[in-house]
Amino acid sequence: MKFSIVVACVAVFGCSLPAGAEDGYDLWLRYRAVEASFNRSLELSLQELVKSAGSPTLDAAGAELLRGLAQLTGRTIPLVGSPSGAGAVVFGTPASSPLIAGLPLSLERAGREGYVIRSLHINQQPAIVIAANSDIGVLYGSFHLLRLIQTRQPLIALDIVSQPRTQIRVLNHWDNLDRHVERGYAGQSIWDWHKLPSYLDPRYTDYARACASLGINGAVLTNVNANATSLTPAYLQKAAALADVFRPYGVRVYLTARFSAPIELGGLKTADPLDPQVRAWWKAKAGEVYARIPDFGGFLVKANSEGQPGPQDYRRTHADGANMLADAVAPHGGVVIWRAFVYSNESPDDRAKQAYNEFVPLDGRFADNVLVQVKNGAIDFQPREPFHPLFGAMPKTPLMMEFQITKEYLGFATHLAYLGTLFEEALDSDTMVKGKGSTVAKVVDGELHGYRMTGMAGVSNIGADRNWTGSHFDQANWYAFGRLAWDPGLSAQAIAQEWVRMTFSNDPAFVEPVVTMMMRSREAVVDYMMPLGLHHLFDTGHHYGPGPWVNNLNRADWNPTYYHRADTNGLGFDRGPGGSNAVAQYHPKVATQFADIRKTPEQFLLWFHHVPWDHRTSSGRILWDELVHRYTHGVEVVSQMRRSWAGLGQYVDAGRFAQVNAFLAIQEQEAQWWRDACIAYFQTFSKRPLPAGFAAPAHPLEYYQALKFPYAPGR
Ligand code: BDP
Repeated sequence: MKFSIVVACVAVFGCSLPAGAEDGYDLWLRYRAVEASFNRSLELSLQELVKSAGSPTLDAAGAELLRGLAQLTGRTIPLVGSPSGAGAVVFGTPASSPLIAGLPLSLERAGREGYVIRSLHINQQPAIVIAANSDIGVLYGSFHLLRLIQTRQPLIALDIVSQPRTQIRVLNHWDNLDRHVERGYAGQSIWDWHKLPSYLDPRYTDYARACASLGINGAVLTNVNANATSLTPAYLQKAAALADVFRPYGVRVYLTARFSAPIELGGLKTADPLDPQVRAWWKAKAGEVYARIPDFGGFLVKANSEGQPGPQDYRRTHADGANMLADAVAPHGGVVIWRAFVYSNESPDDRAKQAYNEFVPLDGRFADNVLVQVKNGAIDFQPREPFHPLFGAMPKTPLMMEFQITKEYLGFATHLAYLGTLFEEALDSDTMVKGKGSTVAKVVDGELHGYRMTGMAGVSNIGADRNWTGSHFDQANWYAFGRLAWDPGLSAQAIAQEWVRMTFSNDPAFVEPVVTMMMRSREAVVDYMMPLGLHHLFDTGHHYGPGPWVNNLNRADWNPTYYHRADTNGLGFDRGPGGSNAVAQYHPKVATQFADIRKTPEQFLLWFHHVPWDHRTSSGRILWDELVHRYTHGVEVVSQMRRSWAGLGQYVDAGRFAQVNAFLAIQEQEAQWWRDACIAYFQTFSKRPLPAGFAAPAHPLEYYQALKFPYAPGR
């Protein structure tokens, strides 16, 4: 028995694992056999698969359906040319299938990339149709049908219409050409540049499948801190090989453009965006890229930020730089995604204000094929930040959302932190710019300002680790990003439910406690790292562990002391009118709320105010006691998560169960470390005792200050 299962596994999945052993490679595309009773309910609906005229994308849809349905039901579902009776699953477009062209599907509802899934009758026989206006829509719909089965939803009376609310749904890989991943915690880069283009790792196809299953339609292959070598002919050939693999799955390749490339590669004396030779160089380069990759997405650019070259080196603006590149790719249909993550060494102004100050005056001055990509908050992917004031402030410039999926500031791969809640919180934030309900989601999806293009980017957490993301639970963050890029209105909870069911088990006794863990997890990280609006307390460079005491870095705004401003009076950054007045960058309705210590949501208290240690918080406790309480609570939640997981072994394969167990133990220890180090440090300012019943830090402050991590990953 065991032998035959192994054989089937090899034959169907191309894998060589013993049955039952799992390593997370399958992600949420884990098509394990459904329970017998549910399987019986599927039988009449899934008798045969009716194919359309082929295209690589429709073939991919067919292959996924064949593979998925066979594994889920344990039956081989034949692929046929036309329905022969009840239970046909028909997939295709009106162009690829006359059968679909003749059905009343109202496909205009599906738009360019969306799909319709319907139960209906063909020749008086019940059937299911997955139809779209484009081949890629059919692939997306196929994944949706499989998801219904994976999450045990009955296939009756289906009437599903879905289309993406943003156009560019892209992963940003911060991957270097030497395979080091900046802020990557899942091993080396999956792009094996040295072996490309000759060797195409099967992983590239599985990557594209996983992206397509969520509707992700772009991948920026290279780091924002770009190396111009990626634009040389040899590397373009490698990128083209990846583009060929991704194409059937609708994933377009993008590259980062190092602004000084005309000097480094072209031998020019300048990279001035208004210089005719520079402009000609980029035009020629774009032509060369498109000759190899006809559907190349475009360039992502980090310029004049953290030491990167850019147009300001030549006294030109960000718009001058972006428009020059936009001009080069426009004839080929490409876009330029220009990042708003800028802050200047020279500027004495609050770092949180700088992107707004630089970009708002440029609103309306970007070319039609430029998008500006804005991080969710104004500092840098902290465990919690208020929404970036740029959202809502640039009505004439398409703003893309940039989320960080990799957990640079949320405990790397070992801490369980489900980011669906972070993404949701940012998207649901109300900018108020067009009255109540002017959410960041409506800015990003174009509804508020009628943007000509829309998009969402996620800084990838993917690496060469067998489980892709360095930990099993971090897969959920890739998943949540993709689902929210498709539909920013989805709830983090519903996404977590789906993911748990597809990735682990549908047993309610498992799903319920695990979703609860996930939903509490990010808040726990906020509490044990930097509660109440504290931010950037990380130790230097690696961002692993606490360093609130660090104050010796060259740039003031790289020091944690710059952000928390602890003194004997209190704690926090005054961003109100008496301080940096960053609040004034928000709509007046939001600004008055954030400027008033009594109206500021407590989760942002120390972000916007320097608060006396004896200030009464909403719990009735004074600030110092509340701080200790929150730090301690964060650790307690991790302990609860750990206990909760420990009781779920019967529902999970041994390998994944053990790894999660071990990681939760690490997280518990490190949460305690964060709490103790921060309390020990802040106590030197508050000069108050810990509230009764709260344990003192395990070590003196000097112990925490002496800890060093020279080889922490991801730097
Ligand atoms: C910061 C990272 C740094 C990135 C930078 C960016 O620490 O590695 O290069 O963001 O977004 O969070 O450009």
